Amino acid sequence: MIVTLKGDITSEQYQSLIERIEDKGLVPWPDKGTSKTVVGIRGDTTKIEPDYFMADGVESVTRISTPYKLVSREFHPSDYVIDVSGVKIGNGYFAVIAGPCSVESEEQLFAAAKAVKEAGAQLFRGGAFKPRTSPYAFQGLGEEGLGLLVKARDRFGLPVVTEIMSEKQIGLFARYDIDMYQVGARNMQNFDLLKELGRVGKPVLLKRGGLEGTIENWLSAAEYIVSEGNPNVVLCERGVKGIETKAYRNTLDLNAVAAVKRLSYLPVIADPSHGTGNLSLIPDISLSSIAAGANGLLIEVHPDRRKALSDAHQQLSPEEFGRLMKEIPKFVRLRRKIEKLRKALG
Ligand SMILES: [Mn+2]
Repeated sequence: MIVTLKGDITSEQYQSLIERIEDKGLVPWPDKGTSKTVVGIRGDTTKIEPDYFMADGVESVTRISTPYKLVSREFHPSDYVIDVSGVKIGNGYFAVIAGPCSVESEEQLFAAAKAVKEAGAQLFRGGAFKPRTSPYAFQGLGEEGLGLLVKARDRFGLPVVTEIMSEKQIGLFARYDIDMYQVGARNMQNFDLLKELGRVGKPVLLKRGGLEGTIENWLSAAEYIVSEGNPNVVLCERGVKGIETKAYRNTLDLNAVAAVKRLSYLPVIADPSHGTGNLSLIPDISLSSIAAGANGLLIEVHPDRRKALSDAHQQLSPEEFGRLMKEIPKFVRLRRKIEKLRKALG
């Protein structure tokens, strides 16, 4: 439920509204990011009539129809900007997260960081903990990998993004001051992890689940984080299982990129590396994602993919990545035209 306040609400009227909300065992959720000041109500409001909260100083009370509330555009109409250690994403700010699939060695990681920095990426990624289908596949360097990421950050100045697999790792991630915590597709509905990340407050990159990732489930996963008090969520479309099995591994769902932007104010980025699983499609799908409204891209880059310990078939070389990066500004400008057209269509 959302309570929209009148511009001239007095502090006594405001206080009395907050008390009415709390008396029902609900949590008031003020949002001052819009021109009209609104107060969201967190908790189960299904048995309460909106009129209950009508009072002096209140303009209207509306029920949000979707199962996710605090991440919906109904609650906050304008786009959010998420700040990752000084790098902005969303509402006109475009950011590229690039780096190898896995942290393999200092030599490999530094070569990748140098290359993506020189090409103009804003954030550096690399997996230290790897969720692999087979227990015999490379599981990542673990804590040693986090240490190497931090060394690369200190050397090249790019904030780091890496995957967290369990709430038990939060203390470890905090010790290394990881800038952005990635929740992988397999963990999109790991509710204990999502809730804990909501209490931590660090920016979260929330990937869409491959099988359970309906738009509603994805935004509900974001709601778990935001409703615990962490508004810093960036959504990441990383491909879903389609009917194709040979030409590409996953289907990057451009509809989803466009659709979540209608339904939520959270930034959304696209991951064409995992979203296609096919190196040759990455330029096409990267630039199409920008046209569809993505606020950023996640692209895997490896200094020598023949030696990669995971996802060898989908990581760009530094040279290929550099060429792709040069094309991005044109597509960001193209997107502004598309945005105008979209708004004209209503
Ligand atoms: Mn990968």
